[in-house]
Amino acid sequence: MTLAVLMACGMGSIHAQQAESTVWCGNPIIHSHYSADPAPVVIGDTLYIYYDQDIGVTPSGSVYYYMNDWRVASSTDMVNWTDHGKALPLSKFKWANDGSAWASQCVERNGKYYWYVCADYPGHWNAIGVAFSDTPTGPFRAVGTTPFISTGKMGDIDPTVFIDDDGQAYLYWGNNKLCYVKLGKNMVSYDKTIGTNGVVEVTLTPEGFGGLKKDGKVEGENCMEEGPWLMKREGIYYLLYAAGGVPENIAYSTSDSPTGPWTYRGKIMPVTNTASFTNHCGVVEFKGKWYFVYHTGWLNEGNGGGGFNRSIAIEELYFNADGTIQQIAPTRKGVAAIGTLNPYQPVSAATMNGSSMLTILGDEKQGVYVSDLAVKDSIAVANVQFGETAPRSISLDVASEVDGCKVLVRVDHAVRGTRMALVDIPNTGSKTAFQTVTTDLQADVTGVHRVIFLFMGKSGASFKRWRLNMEDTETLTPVGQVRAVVVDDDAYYTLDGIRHSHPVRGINLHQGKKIYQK
Ligand code: FUB
Repeated sequence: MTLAVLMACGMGSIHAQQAESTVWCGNPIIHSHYSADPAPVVIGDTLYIYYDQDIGVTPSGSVYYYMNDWRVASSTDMVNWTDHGKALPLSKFKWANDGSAWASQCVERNGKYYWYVCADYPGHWNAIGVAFSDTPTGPFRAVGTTPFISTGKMGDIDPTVFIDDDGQAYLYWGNNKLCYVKLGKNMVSYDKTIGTNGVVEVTLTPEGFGGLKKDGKVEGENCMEEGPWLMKREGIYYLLYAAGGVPENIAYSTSDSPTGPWTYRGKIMPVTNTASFTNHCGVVEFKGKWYFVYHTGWLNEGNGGGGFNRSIAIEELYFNADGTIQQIAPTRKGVAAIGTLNPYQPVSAATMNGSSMLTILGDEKQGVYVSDLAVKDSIAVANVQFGETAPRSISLDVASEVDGCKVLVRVDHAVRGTRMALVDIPNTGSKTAFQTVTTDLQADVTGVHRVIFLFMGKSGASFKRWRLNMEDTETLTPVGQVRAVVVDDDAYYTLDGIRHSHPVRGINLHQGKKIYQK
C-alpha cells in the first residue's frame, strides 16, 4: 500500500469494538532492542523487569555476547512496556571488562533499590557487583571500586537475591556451581563467618538437581547449569535455574529452607526451539497472577536475532495444589492484558506494545525519549481506553533538527486502521528541543483500541510523549491563530493568546487543559 493510499483513509467514526476480544502482550515483549536475562520485581502497582541488552557482535566483529548496559522496563497492564532506558551502564563498574554486562537482579529494601550484576573481572574470571539507587529506574551508583564478590574461580555469574520473611537476605549465583552468601541488612555486605570468607558452595547432587555434569556430559535427567532464581511461596523455597547444558531447559528444586538441602522437582520449560540456546528465568506474582519471564531468540529471528541477540518473553505460571509447578511451553501469544492504558495523561513515547527497532535515549534532564526516528518506523500502544466520549485532539512532545518529519496516527491497524491525525513535526532546532504539538483528531473514536504511530516524511524526529485531549485545538487556541498549535511544554496561554511562563489571573490553557487562576 502506498503512502497516498495510506493517507486517503479519512474521517470516520469508530466505537467500542474489541470489547470482547482479549489483548495479548505478544512474545517477545520488547521490540525496540534486544533484551536478555530478565529479572522481574513488583514495586507498588508496577511490574519492573531488569535485564541486559544484547548487541550480539563484538567490536572485533565476532558474533558473541556483547553487552554494555543493564536496562529496565515496566508495565502496569502486561501488554504495554515502558522502556526506562540504560539505567545502569557497565561503565559504572570500574573493574568490569568491556562488553560483559551479563545477568542481574534488582530488589527493593527500605526504599532503596539494590541491583546485583555480574561482569568479567580481568584476571579473576567473572565477579558480582552491586549498585544502588533511590528509585527503581535510577540513577544507580556502583558500590566500591572492586567487585562485591569474587571467588577467583570460574562461574561467578547470574546473581539472584531474595529477602526472607525474617528479613535475612540471600544472594545465590553460579554457572556449573551454586554458591550463596547471607547478605547484611544494608544489602551491600555479607556474613563472612560462614563458608569460605562468607561464600557457601552448595554440593550439587542428583537428588538435589536431577543429575550431574561430568566432563561436559549430563549424567541423569538434568543438571544445574546457571541462572538461579530463588523465591518462596506458601512456606516452600523454590530454586529455579537453567539446566541440562546447552540448549538449556528451565528446571527447579524445592526446600523448606533458603539454604537447602534441595530436592529436584523437574523441568518447568523443557527445551523448545525458541532460537536461543540459553534460557534464563525470573518468576513474580503480580495483581493475582504468577508470571514466568524468560528469554528467546525470536526478535528478528533469522535476521539478527538468536542466541546472542535475545528477546524477553512472558507466560503465566501455575502451581498445583501440592506446590509443584506446571510445565510451561513458550508461546508467541504471551499473556493477556490485565488493564487498559489511560491516554488522557502523558504517555511516554517509550511505552509500547510493539515497534520497529528504535533508538531510545535518556538522561536525568530529558527523561527517556525515542530518538532518530526513521521513515517507516512505528510504535504501537495496546488497549488504549478512549472512554465513552471521543477525544478532540492529540498532543505530542516532539523535536527535530530537520524540516519535513511527520507522524501519522491510526487506530487498530497500521494500514487499514482509522486515521486519527497526520502531525507535522516542526524543526525545533535540535533533536532534544522538545515542543508540544497539538492537532485535531479526524475521527470520533470511543472504546478500547490499539494506537499506532507511523513516522514518515523525513527521518530524524525525536518523540518523548503523547496524550489525548477532550478539547479541540480551537478551544485550546485563541481565535485567529493556526489550528495546529505548537505549545511550549510548560507555558500558560490566556484566551487572548498571550504566552506566560506561569499561570495568570483568569482562564489559562496549560498542556491541553483549562485552568482557572484566582
Ligand atoms: O547473558 C549471558 C549469559 O547467558 C547469562 O549470564 C546466562 O544466564 C545466559 O543467559
